[in-house]
Amino acid sequence: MNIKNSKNLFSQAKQFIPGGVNSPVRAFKAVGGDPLFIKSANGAYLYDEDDNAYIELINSWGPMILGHNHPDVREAVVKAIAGGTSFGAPTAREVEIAELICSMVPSIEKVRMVNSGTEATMSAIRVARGYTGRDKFIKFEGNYHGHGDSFLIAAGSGAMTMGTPNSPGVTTGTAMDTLLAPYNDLSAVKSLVEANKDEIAAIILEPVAGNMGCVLPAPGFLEGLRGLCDEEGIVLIFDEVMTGFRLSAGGAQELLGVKPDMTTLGKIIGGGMPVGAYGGRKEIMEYVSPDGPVYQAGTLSGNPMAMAAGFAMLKQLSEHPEVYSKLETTGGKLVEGIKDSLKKLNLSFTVNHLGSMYSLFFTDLKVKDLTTAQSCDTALFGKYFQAMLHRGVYLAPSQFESLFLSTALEEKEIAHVIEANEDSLKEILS
Ligand code: KE4
Repeated sequence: MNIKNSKNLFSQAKQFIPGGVNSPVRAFKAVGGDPLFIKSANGAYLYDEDDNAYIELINSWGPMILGHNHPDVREAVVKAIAGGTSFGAPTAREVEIAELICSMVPSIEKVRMVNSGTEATMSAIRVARGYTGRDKFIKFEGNYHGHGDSFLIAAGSGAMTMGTPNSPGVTTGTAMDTLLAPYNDLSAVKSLVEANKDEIAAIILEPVAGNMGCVLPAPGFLEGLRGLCDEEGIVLIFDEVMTGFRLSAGGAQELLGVKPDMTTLGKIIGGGMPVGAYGGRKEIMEYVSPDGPVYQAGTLSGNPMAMAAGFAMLKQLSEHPEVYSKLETTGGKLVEGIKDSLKKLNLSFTVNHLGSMYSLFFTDLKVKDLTTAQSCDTALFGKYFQAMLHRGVYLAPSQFESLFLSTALEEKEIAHVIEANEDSLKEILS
């Protein structure tokens, strides 16, 4: 496969950008080889600078649920730009998208727009601390909530892949207020709550995890956290930056029937533009400046172009519930095909799957938390990643990332991925 232009661009990029990329996981460090530089994308396909085409199973890490370059989103942005790119003043678009989000996400009565998932989670924790007057919060090993200092403590996603679970630069003072529990371990959470009585402001988690690969909540886990937070006056925060608008129009909380006090959002909400948001119960959100004392701000928050893209995306999703049944069918067919190949090749690798999220783990353990996820043979995954890339399938360049499907995948693409998967497994295990 000719990737000459990508290679040249990468060596040029490394002169001016740390690691040659603007986000670490893109550097392919966990899978070897140089990253591809993408020139364009359309529907289910990415095209690199050497005009190689790839079927997309990461979709910009989630946002492209309707496939790349969706006409409604594109036209909305083009129209918005004609009126100017940023005003730093309130606009009608912000009202319409806020109203739509409040109508779609069960737990959100008021919502504040920001510019990334990281900003959303950092702000949500600050608001929960302001609302409760408490300092500590609980997060789960293997969950990733962006690169805010207080989250980079045994983080998942890029931080874990980079092998630096505790990032330098995070102070011990900050780390002290972050308590850690294994994902799906309710008794560990109960012990932390007992040991830090009345000191815990929030519990934050990915209701369906994607940042250690796709890991589902055990039966009763989310319900148990809900009950514990009710008893202890702790703010339950669902970080739905990945799962929001993906697992259903109302996210994981609607699909799984557990309502948090606050929700953080990103990715799909911006239709590919830089947008994040946090929201929740009115009585909590009224602590946010300028209504309340908890300060949070942003020059480009609610940017008119980004709001236009996000509104067009969310409108599509709220008005076309058939999107989710198509994703359900696509995910089911793809995962079935992968499992059939594992059986045929007598391989006991684990596949975790829910709707349009799935991961093939190179371990025979049931993957239910960070420890079991880390039992994977990451070197073998790296070979698998490269074998799939050479067969025109673009996966997340890390074992510890969920894959995300789009409605642009049709029978042809599903069949191609299933065949590429079987041939790749044969190749790397021969
Ligand atoms: P951003 O700041 O990257 O927009 O969002 C941070 C974030 C927060 N919460 C969850 C559950 C997330 O998955 C993320 C970001 N996800 C990663 C992919 N695992 C972004 C990819 C990257 O870091 O380049």
